[in-house]
Amino acid sequence: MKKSPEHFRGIGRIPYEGPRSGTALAFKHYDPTERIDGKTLKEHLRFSIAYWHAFRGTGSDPFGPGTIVRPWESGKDPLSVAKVRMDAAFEFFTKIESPYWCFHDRDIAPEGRSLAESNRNLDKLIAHAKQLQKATGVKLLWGTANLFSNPRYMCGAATNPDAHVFAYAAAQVKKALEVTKELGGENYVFWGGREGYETLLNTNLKREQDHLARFMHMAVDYAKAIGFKGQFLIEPKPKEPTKHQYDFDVASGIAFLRTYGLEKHFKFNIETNHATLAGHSFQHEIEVAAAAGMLGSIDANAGDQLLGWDTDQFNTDVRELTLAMVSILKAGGLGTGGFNFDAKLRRPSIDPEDLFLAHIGGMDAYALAFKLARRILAEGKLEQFVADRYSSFDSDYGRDIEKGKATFQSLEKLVLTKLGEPTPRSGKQEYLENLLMQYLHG
Ligand code: XUL
Ligand code: CO
Repeated sequence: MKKSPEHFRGIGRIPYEGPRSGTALAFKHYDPTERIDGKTLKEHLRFSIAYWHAFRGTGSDPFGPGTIVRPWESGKDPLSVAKVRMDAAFEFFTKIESPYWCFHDRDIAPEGRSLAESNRNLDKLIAHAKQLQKATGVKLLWGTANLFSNPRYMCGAATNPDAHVFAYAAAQVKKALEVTKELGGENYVFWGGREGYETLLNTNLKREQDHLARFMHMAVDYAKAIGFKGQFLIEPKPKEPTKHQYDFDVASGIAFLRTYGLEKHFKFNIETNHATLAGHSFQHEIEVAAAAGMLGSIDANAGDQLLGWDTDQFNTDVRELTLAMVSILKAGGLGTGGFNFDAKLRRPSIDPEDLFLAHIGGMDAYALAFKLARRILAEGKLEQFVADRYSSFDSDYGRDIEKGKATFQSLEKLVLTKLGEPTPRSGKQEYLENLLMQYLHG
């Protein structure tokens, strides 16, 4: 393969310099080679770069066009530009020490005038990606299809009232599954951005949900048919762009999957900012998924508590991430999932260097959170507190309740004859918050 010119000139592979480093373009906490329990930090954290933000994001917003200009975007032929852009992307993945990347079909190859032409375009870029993956060792965390940008999907894809649109979306996902398999993708994500409704005046909610489930079953069947072994993931989000999205949060996602007999085939890709929009904490969504054995992967970003939309910022809130990490580690980790930076630069952050700085901050924050969470779990004080709080269910009538051996009658008898009034115990929230602060800043 011909060596492509360097695109991020003047920026080399980002070194690890440790917490006291004064170098902006250096990791302070993420040492990719650091070995912990027989695995490197790079292998533990499984970071991934989101192609759509890092290489298709321009800084545009509803009030104005893009501000971020990259030199490789200047060519006339969209396919050639797409290839050079991909070269730049893999240079970035390598320099930032990310083992994975993620994409939507339409991020990497231009949409054609027909589905056949779009597929041909995609094939060319998949062949290119395959070479780049081989040359760099960077792997595909997950693939997905963009079923929300093209006007044909304005009223949804799998939940569109028009069967023609459903068919088109099915054909698009069929191809996306094939190319994800071709690149060795370890997961496949469904984010249902327009799978919802604007008004019930024109919507048959039950029929739309039935159709969405049919679509998922077809995906499961087709994955089986082609031997795609990757994990299917649903990425919940309550709203935006649709006013009401069916995969509102993890809990409604679980209900949907169980209602339609899909629960064995799916896990969840939890995005921090989507949790915020649903009125939940990031950790809450992780715990709900973990409780159902359905924690799959993370879209790592942050929202803004003061704004009601998806700001997709890089997350440097170590407290939030440490709590999330505690829940992830307690659940046994992410398996085939990883931490995908579904995050974008702010509109005025126009320098190529800013792309590096943003990811350095995100990676450092997660690496630090990972280490802090491991310490918290190793010392076990928080876990022990929680275990003690529920210890009355470990023996005697408490255990009978858990084992299904107690009844209303047996418990009534117990209270009347033996137990009497319960003694209240403090929840000790302030003590626990102080303890957490000691771990974070001690
Ligand atoms: C949108 C979002 C998507 C999904 C992939 O809010 O998070 O980028 O991650 O379709
Ligand atoms: Co996302």
